Amino acid sequence: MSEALEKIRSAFGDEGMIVGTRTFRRGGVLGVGGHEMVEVFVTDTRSRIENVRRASMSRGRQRGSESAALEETGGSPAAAVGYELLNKNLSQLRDEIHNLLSRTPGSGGFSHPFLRECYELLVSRDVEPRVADGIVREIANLRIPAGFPTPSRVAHVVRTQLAKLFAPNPPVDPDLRPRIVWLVGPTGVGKTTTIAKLAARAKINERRAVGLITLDTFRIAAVDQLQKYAEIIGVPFEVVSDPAGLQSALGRCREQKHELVFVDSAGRSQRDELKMAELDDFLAATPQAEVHLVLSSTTHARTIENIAERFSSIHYHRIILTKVDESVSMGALVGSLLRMGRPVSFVTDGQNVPDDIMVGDPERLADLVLKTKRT
Ligand SMILES: Nc1nc2c(ncn2[C@@H]2O[C@H](COP(=O)(O)OP(=O)(O)O)[C@@H](O)[C@H]2O)c(=O)[nH]1
Ligand SMILES: [Mg+2]
Repeated sequence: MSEALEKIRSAFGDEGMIVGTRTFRRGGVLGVGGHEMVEVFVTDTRSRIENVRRASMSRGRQRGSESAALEETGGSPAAAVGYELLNKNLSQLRDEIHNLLSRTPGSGGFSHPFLRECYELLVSRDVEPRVADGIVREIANLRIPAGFPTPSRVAHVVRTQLAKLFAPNPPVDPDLRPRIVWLVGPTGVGKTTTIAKLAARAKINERRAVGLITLDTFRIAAVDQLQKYAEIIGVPFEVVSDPAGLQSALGRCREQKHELVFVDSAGRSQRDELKMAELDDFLAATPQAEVHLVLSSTTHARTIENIAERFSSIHYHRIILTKVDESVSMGALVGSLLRMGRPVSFVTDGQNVPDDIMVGDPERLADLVLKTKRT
């Protein structure tokens, strides 16, 4: 045996990998006499890695290249043992890389081609590297998809995972009469326009009794826009200037059996903006209301988080994302949305009332994130 090992070392150097040995007698009669034979099965690492690579590339060709490799290395069943061993080593290596990655989040560099493609797709859509890393790690934990990472397979897997991460919209309590829907958020993001879209759809498509209320704490003509929409849509409209006024306006909505009341928290310019404490006072008058924080998807992710932080004191329940038609990439907002952890109730994609609005379900959000950038 030691003689055989010496021969192997001189023939293959460090690349020789022993995958099996066996001893037997040759010659002689009835097990008497003859020679003790030693057979050692050797393979060289380089061709085996090549073999594994080829096998993973094509399931169909796998068998062919495997047997070719067997011939090259002169192996037999022992070669299969080595093959398993190598696979095991590779998966250990993969685990190690994963561990390494967990210590340096955001570095990308997934070893598996499929995972690498998933990561690159997310990053190409401006998803923060750290967030992309987490999403891809989830994909790896569940099951690395088999097969070649074609763009459509990769997109499908990433889309499914993204959709799982976005919070779904909870069902609306059908017994709430009226259902009070607040839209709050910075000036200019599209609150009034979005209310007009929602009110028109509820009134015209769903034939619901709808009321509109707007806050006007500055007694300026900030109400014009919504008033015009109210006239066009054909729904009653009220302006209130303090919480007591809001209470009595809501009382009238109840008398008139309104099913749905939208409240617009006006403020015509940055300067006019309602103070958070004032807004809080108004909201206290409607404890059962749904509060939707309206954010423009054209806003920088960092600014979005500042705004969300500023509005966190008023306990908004959902997010409305506006102007996705103007946004270069929604991917940059994925991290912010996940950190905010609220469902996206609606997404708006244009100035047209009432057309440019859609429900913000998780699959749609995933599609918006992955859609190709406009140029
Ligand atoms: N491109 C685009 N513009 C929008 C969208 N929603 C609103 N806008 C425009 O944004 C501007 C401000 O909207 P407005 O409703 O007055 O914002 P508010 O100050 O939050 O009430 C208006 O010119 C709207 O037409 C949208 O989804 N896409
Ligand atoms: Mg407005």
